[in-house]
Amino acid sequence: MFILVCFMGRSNVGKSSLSYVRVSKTPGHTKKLNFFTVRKAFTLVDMPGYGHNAPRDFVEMVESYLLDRQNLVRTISLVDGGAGLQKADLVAVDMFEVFNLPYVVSLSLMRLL
Ligand SMILES: Nc1nc2c(ncn2[C@@H]2O[C@H](COP(=O)(O)OP(=O)(O)O)[C@@H](O)[C@H]2O)c(=O)[nH]1
Ligand SMILES: [Mg+2]
Repeated sequence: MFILVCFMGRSNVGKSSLSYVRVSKTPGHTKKLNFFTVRKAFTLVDMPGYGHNAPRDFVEMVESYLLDRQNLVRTISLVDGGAGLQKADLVAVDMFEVFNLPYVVSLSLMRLL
């Protein structure tokens, strides 16, 4: 069974760049779930951004994916260190708690450096 690690966060925090392991050519435009398999060892899941410019079907798409995903070992929620924690980040953390997901919140310093 594939080990899954997924990246979440508001749009433009660098989810796609991290999961492609290179800088995305289409920043901030991930509308669907993207999967990247790394050496048959694990799969990175690049999620669409949450918050004000999230896709309309975000909740349906993401919640149905995350629920009962047994092989999801970590959800990494990226927070823009320049903007700080936003309401949408707290909504996401609340969902991780309700779903009992193994998550970490990671501070992105890319807008500060
Ligand atoms: N300076 C800098 N810019 C980055 C870094 N990672 C991503 N970016 C830029 O930030 C923008 C948003 O990145 P993207 O990965 O599309 O964010 P996403 O919307 O969270 O998937 C793009 O223009 C990237 O080139 C980084 O580590 N440093
Ligand atoms: Mg993206």
